[in-house]
Amino acid sequence: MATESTPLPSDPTQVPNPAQSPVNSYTGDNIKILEGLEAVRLRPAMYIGSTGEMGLHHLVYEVVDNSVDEALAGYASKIEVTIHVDNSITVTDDGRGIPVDMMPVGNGKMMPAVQVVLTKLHAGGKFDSSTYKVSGGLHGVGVSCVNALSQEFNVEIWRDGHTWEMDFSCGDPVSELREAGTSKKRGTKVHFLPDRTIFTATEYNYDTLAQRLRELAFLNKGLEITLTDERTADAKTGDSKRTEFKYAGGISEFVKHLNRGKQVLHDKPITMEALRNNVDIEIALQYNDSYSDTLFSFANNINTVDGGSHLSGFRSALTRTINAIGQQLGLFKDMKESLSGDDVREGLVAVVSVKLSQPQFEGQTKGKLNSDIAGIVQAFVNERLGAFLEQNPPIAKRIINKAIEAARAREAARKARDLTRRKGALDGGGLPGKLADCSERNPERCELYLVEGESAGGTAKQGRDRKFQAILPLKGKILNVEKARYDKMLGHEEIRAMITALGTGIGKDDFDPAKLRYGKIILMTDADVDGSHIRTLLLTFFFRHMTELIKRDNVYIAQPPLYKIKKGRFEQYIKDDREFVKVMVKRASEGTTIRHGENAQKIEGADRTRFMSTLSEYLGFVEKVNKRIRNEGLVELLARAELTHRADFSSAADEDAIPTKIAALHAQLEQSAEKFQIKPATPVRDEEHRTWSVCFTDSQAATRCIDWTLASSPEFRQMMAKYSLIKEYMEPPFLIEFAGKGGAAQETSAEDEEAEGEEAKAETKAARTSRIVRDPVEKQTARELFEYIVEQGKKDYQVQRYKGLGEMTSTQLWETTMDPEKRTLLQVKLEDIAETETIFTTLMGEDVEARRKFIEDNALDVKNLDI
Ligand code: 0RA
Repeated sequence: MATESTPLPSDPTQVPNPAQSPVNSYTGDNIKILEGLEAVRLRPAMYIGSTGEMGLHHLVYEVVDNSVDEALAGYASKIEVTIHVDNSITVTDDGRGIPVDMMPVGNGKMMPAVQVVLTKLHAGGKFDSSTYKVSGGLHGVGVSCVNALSQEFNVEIWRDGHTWEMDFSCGDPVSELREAGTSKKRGTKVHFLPDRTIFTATEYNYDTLAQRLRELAFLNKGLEITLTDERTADAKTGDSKRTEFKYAGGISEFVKHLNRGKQVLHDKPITMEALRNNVDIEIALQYNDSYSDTLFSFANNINTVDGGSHLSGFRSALTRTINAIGQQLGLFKDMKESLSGDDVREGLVAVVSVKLSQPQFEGQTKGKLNSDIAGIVQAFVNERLGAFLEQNPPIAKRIINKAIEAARAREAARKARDLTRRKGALDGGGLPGKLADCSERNPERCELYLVEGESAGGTAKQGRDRKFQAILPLKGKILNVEKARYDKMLGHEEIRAMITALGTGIGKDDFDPAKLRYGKIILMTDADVDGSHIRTLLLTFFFRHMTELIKRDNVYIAQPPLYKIKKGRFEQYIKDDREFVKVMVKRASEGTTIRHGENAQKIEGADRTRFMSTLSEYLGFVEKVNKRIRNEGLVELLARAELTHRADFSSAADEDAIPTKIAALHAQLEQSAEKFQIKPATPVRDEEHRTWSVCFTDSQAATRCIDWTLASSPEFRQMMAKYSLIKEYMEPPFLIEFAGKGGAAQETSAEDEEAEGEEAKAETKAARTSRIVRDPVEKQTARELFEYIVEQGKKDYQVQRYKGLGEMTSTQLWETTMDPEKRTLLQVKLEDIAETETIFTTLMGEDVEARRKFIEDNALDVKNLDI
């Protein structure tokens, strides 16, 4: 899901091509520079596909692929991926560790191997070509590209009893390779922060990463991959969100996963695996009772979205084998024709994974396998699937009977469609009566709003810009296409109206995305359970029958505001919880004066606004740091101790002496031991990094440590950065004074004054008086100050959690949700068809129990289900 403002990709054609430069500047030096990482920074999109969301995530895959290579070669069994609060990433594996020994790099020069691996394009391959290199796949650029595109890149290597460290920035070394300590571990840790000047997207999406990592775990059975998100904490435990992926059953479990919540025709997936002609083939398949098919194919762990020879080999073998076995079993007695590919694939879920050396890919996204292995896969599947079905006649019969049924239904659907087509019901001839069309004729500029309910539809019709916005109100719940076959779907009025309005037609032979009458199709439903159900029904329809429109970025979700706040006649719409807190803080602090410290220093005007918003951010990071410390007062004390540099944790001159700041911190902990209910221990030295740390046991008898790992963590650094901005205001106690009306007015903005005028009239005299005489309130910590102020804000304003579109006037609907200048649209993307599949089948399929569980597990998300 992305916002509407699609970033402009950096245009590689803008960069001068050295090959076309005047001959005299075409020197060896030029070529050399362009072979290095500079080329990657000049044309990032060429190496990682894009500098938007996709490219950003690609950086992670690129590093992980290297770790997976270690696993494929038999050296690594565990990979840990962490998203930090600043959206930097750490990938740790227990492989051999990138080599650190010196190696020649030409001109008689020597360089540590790790530097070669991280600063030379494609250097990895030179070391080791015996295994399949997944990193030689999609873009095949290697970890050096990640380095080139990161403003910070740190590598830590454990190898032969030592810990090694080296730092880079934008691909250039900013330190020597240093031996940082001793360690018994083995492996590599890579930490990187994507270069903000290159990437237009900055935030990692947990689910996007989770899906790819899950996929990798399925494809490499036994490999353990964990994903941790330090940006969010569990509401109950305060722990980071974390998922572990490990599947002993490999792609067989993948197929089961895809079939979650579906009625299957046979209990266990049918699996086949072998090495044939140097191609490692793994296939798993299982039928369910639905009407759609789900086929995934991979070559060297890369999802070949456009299929290729491995998939076509599998498909032809499937059709051939099922027809042959059906004949053998005498199941085709009253059949005119043999079963088609579509027939035998109805209800099929299959994963085809091949691994081969030097795979050939084609297509713009390299999503298609070109290596000539169709024959190998086909022969293999004929043999194994044939044998399986022969040995398991009951399963064979169930599968084949389903395909026969599919063939009959297809015939019936063809008749139904011919009938509707003859009636002219589905082509653009007569547009549906309910549609309020727009006047613009260029489809690219047109928008179609699919609106829940006749009444909201009416509001939208009034509020829209009729030049380019069309409205189609939808009555009640539309048909669940997940549970209906084609002919039934075409009989449903709302769906027919939608197809007609869209103009594309429908079905394998008739659907033509080029005929789409609107560039944007915008689903606009209420922010309640019914609304999200209707949205899911609509998405199911697009997903199953007009996937191409989603792929072409035509489908969007409107975002009506979530809150309305009100004071007197003043009203404001607020889009989400984050903005809600922001507005509350701003509003509430406006009527107050804050004083702090022994001298009761005033914080006023713009300073106060800045202080409050930075404080809000600071407290957010305090919470994150506190996940490791579990005592907010202590974290506050840590912030004040200002332990920010590695040098604070180590004594340069004498490694065995306790560093000054560490000693001071230890003394402070001793002093506040009672207050915080902790027992500090004497500082100790960490051999792995040659730094010192202070540990303590808390009231829960847990041991926690303040060390360089903590201080160098992104959340700690972010916290310190915010702290330094508000340091001068942080001396307790805090006094909150409530200004009288006159006092407050001179500080409020013009926009507020207008509202205040109205609201002053509404307010009773008594209320105003009571306000003026309110006593100042004293708070001892910044947290208490902050929370008090937010509470005050909520008290002064009427807060309404906003539900239905119908609660808005047409003007409000236009201003908040439909005006292209102000609205935010979510774009519907097929980030991962596998996960989308599961969500749709779980929500829309037959299995009530699975659906109940899904909704329970995702209770918090269901109100705003992002798919
Ligand atoms: C080059 C050569 C070898 C391993 C690696 C690179 C390597 C790279 C990465 C990136 C992340 N984790 C990694 N683990 C290993 C071969 C090492 C040898 O021969 O000892």
